[in-house]
Amino acid sequence: MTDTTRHDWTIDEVEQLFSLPFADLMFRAQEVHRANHPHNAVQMSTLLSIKTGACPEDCAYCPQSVRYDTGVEREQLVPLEEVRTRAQAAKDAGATRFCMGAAWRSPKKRDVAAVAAMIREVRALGMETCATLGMLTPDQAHELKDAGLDYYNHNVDTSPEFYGEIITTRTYQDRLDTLAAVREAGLNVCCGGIVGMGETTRDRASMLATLANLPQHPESVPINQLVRVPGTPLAGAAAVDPFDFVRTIAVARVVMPKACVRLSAGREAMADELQALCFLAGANSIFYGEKLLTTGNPDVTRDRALLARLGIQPLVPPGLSPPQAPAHEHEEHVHGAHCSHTGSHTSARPVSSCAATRRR
Ligand code: SAM
Ligand code: DTB
Ligand code: SF4
Repeated sequence: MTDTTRHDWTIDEVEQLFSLPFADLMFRAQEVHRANHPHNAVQMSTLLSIKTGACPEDCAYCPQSVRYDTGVEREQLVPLEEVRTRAQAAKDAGATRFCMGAAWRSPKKRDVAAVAAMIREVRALGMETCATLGMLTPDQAHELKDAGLDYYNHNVDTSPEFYGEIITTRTYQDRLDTLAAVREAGLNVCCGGIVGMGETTRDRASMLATLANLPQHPESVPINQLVRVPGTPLAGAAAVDPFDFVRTIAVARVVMPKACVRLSAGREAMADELQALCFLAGANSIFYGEKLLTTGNPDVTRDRALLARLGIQPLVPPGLSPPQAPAHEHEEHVHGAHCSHTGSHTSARPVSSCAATRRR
């Protein structure tokens, strides 16, 4: 049963997974994880905000909405040369994917052309590319694919039932339409959501059922813990029980066996032990580098030390050369992880994974 990919999950069934005793759910998640992924490897993506702030949307969690006073300054599109420099630095630090995010409701024609140039630049460095630019039309998705984009990130964020409490300026169906356009263009889909916005366990189950019941599972599923940014409507949201966050990762792993599940925003506030539980629950991807889009992320030194302490290796996607590890106190361990590039699922050697990933 561990490698069966289903698209007919009921919310009740997914909620029952959340209700399992913690150890039983973790055991199930581990079974699924080990049947489908190299189990001591984590994929690393670095984010860059290519267009920051002044977004017209009203997403209640977001520091970049023009409607909230969060201190995030509006910035112009980042120049191409800076994108190249930042991507090279991310690669040198050990990231294999570079994700470019823009605070847009949807990109304009000239925006897509500018991002296409960025994608070409990053790809020329030998990195995977990801973009998150808001809603896309089918033509825009094709244009980005033609530029060499590997992944498009567009989250459902929460359950269809709770969604209206969080965003009013676009509908859940708008999001599903963009996801369909992205899929149809042949891009890998990166789609997940946020935990900690006041949603119930049933909402979390409903969000994961929505993702698992898409015609094709996303290749990448970011699970974000809300970063409570002062000035946003959700600044005072109650903290999530850490075990409930781990449960969300574990259930995502069980219902989407082949997806890369990303332990996304919120890591800076997490203890190493909690992150370790998330990896045990089946998370096999992280954002790497000291900044997300506008908020902080653990610095590279802390992350490299944590992965080394846990015996976790960087995961090198198919078709990419292992990145160069920089001089570092843990160089030996992490560098060792780059020494081979195989498809083994049984050892801690660096491997290709997220089996569904497609390269051009
Ligand atoms: N503007 C585009 C859009 O919304 O599709 C792309 C960028 S947007 C910042 C990407 C995702 O970041 C959101 O869908 C949300 O899941 C996540 N995000 C934004 N602010 C967050 C926060 N404070 N805590 C956790 N996740 C957040
Ligand atoms: C995703 O699911 N999380 C990332 C990425 N996709 C673009 C963004 C997290 C943003 C956290 C708040 C900030 O840094 O502005
Ligand atoms: Fe704008 Fe994206 Fe933030 Fe929503 S999540 S306010 S669309 S940048």
